[in-house]
Amino acid sequence: MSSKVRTTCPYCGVGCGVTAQMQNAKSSRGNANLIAVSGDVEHPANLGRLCVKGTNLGATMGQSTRLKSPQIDGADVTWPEAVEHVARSIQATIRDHGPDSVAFYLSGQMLTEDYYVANKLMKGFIGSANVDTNSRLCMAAAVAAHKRAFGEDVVPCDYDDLRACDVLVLVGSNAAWAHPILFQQAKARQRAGELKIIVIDPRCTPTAEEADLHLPIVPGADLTLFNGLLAFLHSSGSTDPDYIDRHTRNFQATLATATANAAGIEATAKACGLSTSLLVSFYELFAATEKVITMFSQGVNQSIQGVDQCNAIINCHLATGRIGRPGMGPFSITGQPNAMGGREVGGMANTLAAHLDFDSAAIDKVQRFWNAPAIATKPGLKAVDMFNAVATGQVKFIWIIATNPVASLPDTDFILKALERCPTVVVSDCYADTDTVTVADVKLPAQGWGEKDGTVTNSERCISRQRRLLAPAFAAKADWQIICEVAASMGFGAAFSYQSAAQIFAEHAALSQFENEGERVFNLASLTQLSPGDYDEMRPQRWPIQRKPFADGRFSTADGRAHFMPTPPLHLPQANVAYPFLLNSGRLRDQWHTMSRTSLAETLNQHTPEPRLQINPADAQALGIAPDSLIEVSASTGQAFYLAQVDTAVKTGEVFAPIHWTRAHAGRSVVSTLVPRVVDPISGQPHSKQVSVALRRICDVVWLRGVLFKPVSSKLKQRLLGEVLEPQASYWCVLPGRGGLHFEIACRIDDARQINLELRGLFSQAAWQTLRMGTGVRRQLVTEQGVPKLVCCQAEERNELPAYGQMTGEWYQENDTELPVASTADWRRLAFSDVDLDTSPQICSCFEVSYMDITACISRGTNTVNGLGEMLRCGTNCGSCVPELNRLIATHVDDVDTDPATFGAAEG
Ligand SMILES: Nc1nc2c(c(=O)[nH]1)N[C@H]1C(S)=C(S)[C@@H](COP(=O)(O)OP(=O)(O)OC[C@H]3O[C@@H](n4cnc5c(=O)[nH]c(N)nc54)[C@H](O)[C@@H]3O)O[C@H]1N2
Ligand SMILES: Nc1nc2c(c(=O)[nH]1)N[C@H]1C(S)=C(S)[C@@H](COP(=O)(O)OP(=O)(O)OC[C@H]3O[C@@H](n4cnc5c(=O)[nH]c(N)nc54)[C@H](O)[C@@H]3O)O[C@H]1N2
Ligand code: SF4
Ligand SMILES: [Mo]
Repeated sequence: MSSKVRTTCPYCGVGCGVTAQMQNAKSSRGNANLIAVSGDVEHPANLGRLCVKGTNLGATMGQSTRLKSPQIDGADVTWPEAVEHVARSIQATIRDHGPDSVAFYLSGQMLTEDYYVANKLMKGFIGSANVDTNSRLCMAAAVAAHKRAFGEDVVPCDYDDLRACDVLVLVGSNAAWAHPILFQQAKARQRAGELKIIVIDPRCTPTAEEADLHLPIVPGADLTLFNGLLAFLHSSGSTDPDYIDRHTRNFQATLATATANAAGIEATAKACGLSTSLLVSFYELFAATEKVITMFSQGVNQSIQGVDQCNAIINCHLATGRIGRPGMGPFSITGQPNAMGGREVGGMANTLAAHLDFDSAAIDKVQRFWNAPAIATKPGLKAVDMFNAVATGQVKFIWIIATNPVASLPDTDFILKALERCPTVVVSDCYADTDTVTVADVKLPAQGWGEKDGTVTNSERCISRQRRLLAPAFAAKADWQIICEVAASMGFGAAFSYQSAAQIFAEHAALSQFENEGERVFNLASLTQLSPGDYDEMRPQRWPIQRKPFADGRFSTADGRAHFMPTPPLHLPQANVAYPFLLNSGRLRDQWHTMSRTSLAETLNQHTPEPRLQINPADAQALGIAPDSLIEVSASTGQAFYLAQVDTAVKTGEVFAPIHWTRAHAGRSVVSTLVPRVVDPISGQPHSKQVSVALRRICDVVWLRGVLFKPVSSKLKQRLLGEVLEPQASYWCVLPGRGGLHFEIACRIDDARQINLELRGLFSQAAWQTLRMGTGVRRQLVTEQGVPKLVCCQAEERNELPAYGQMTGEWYQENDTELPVASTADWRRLAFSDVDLDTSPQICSCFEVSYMDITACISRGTNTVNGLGEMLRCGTNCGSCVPELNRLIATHVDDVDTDPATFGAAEG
């Protein structure tokens, strides 16, 4: 029996509709078979398309790394015991130290219903506002800017606007990778000649490669660039005096500040590191185009002047009256699937609830609505301050839900120590092995995507249902249920007696409507009376319902006018003699954040299988860094290690590292270890994109690469990390791959022997064979009762190591779970085999098409993306790899003999 369920992708803020076709979804115990995931053709966000991450959702449903039971201090307990323990801990902490010694740290990956009850419990019943969320690291700048300019945190644009604009300016956004479906929609319009795309990013990203105009700006100069744009719009007569006069205030002061900062085009261009002609082309295009959207993301938000940067963008739209009308506006794009829902419920420490802050009228309103015994009356601690307070002992109880701060907050070594010192750390997560779960005193297994049920709101304020497809794994509970059970155990049962997510949603909608005479745009009035059936069937709905925010020129400020905000630049942290490089960090195409889910899909691990640092060829040469050599990056807060990716995409003096690597995957390559706890004074958002660092090439290491053959229990993986890699390796990474767990190590020569011994020591009855090959590579095969368990190769140079495929190839042909017993003859054949395996990087993850396939096809004469698609299918599903296909065509179209070894990494 099979059934189709409509749900929503749990990754990015595009919020694509997903159709999941299930087998025995309702009746099966444990994990039903998820057969196929496809785009929901009726969903307004994606109209049927999915990117690679969405397409591979089915492959992330594995259970081996799941948190299987509630635990207290490492011992399994029952749910009632866990709930009782958490409730008593909160009560005792409040009794001894007051409500502000308790904190919740939440996430834009919780559902709205989960978020609502967590916020209600803390701000209405515990009596503190110490609820903050990972949105602080992500959207806080935009939220603060919206509030300052519009009087309310409302994103003025929607996806229909994106489909109607003539110019799309992407600022600090790598949308081709981070919001792929929206970017593909824009690309299609660009190809049809309907749209021009401009990208402002210091890096030449895959998004920038596809742009009509790329402005490779000096990091942090965006404020000056947009101040300059405002001055240009004014001096060229492109502003809208009538709109400014009728609907705004504070234009003159703002213009004066902008003009003082950006004095003349030449000086502005110089400050931005751009040629005058390039800057002028952008300014002129902006001035001449009415339907222009400025879409901005983390390159703008994650800065100590992030709020001002967002306001500088908004100022340009207000000055031209390009807001509230189709096809135009400032568009802060959300990152997480429910970042917007978290903002609706008021999940951040400086909002109370439902777009209401801490003025006395709002406090009174929310207190009466909730019938709250202990309403919070002042803002609580923002994320970085919250963890500072954990470190100083001011916060003594913290409950972390659906986020991994030990990997994602700045200064991770500090965060880890703070949590280790905290008397009670409760973590709700789906997985057992995240960096944060690992240090929790109380671990609570949460239902994940496909198991939980509720709503999320995407970047365009569209509310969609996430629906349950599967029975929950093991003992997992919905986050809202866990929170409500704790609330009930604390004596607040009456206010938390919800029987379903639908009831919570109805209350959330009712609060948005409560005594709201139109002062708050956020109002779900028409959704307060949904029956359980209506809620189950709910189709995607955008708020405000059937209305465009600010269309009438009225804003949510007291005087109804939008406020221009003067945005003088700050002194940004700079590279200096001790730390001469600026480190930038961000996303990769096929991974999601700390990889607890995406790394479970082997195919998603093939695009970038190891931690790499992008560095300009000139800098690499000056430091003696060859492609693939090991680099130590040091900052005031710590060190991290990466393989060199020598690449003109970054300018000299700048380097880029991905955010995805954690202690669970590559413990020496956690980028946030390098980021100091420096935040924007207004929003509290960390300054994550420009960190001063020093680089050093690490020599004198030997390289090991191996595979732990399937099946690999999570215990065995933990032993590999804890006993072998962490204590001995200078650099290491571990990811699931074909045949088993793939690992790579760089270590001092003296430690290699010990590592090889300890690898054998992972198996109680290990037998092993070692071979030294002609090339000097040493191979070790470990078997247990004749069954191969592990193969590991060691070489002096990394490029001498055989690829994973060459180590496992002979054993894994058809069925990679059934291992034939390796005879000595098999082993020798393997060791000396020169099978011509394709080990080049995977470019198209949807159809698993490799670099070698593609370049071979190009060298046979195919020189268009469409042609490659016809021959190999690459690029024909989600389109995420199209920029890379274009680049390969451009670089290889004249090649006769293509050699995969010349591509960055010598192997994938
Ligand atoms: N594949 C994938 N997609 C994701 C996610 C993921 O983990 N993986 N995460 C989601 C989330 S939560 C978020 S918030 C979004 C983030 O989406 P994006 O913001 O698009 O992603 P980032 O890679 O963090 O950063 C964007 C760009 O900012 C640039 N940048 C750095 N400094 C500056 C600067 O000073 N000025 C300008 N103009 N640009 C600068 C960087 O070079 C980078 O290319 O992605 C979402 N989508
Ligand atoms: N240096 C640097 N640092 C950054 C950034 C950057 O660009 N540079 N970007 C920042 C941004 S924008 C963001 S959004 C953050 C993201 O950082 P995090 O939020 O820390 O990253 P995730 O890996 O998404 O963490 C989500 C966790 O929730 C778990 N989970 C998933 N679904 C559920 C659920 O339904 N219930 C529960 N209880 N748990 C669940 C997952 O297993 C995972 O452990 O990182 C920030 N940190
Ligand atoms: S663009 Fe990709 S990751 Fe984002 S919601 Fe759509 S399918 Fe999911
Ligand atoms: Mo984010």
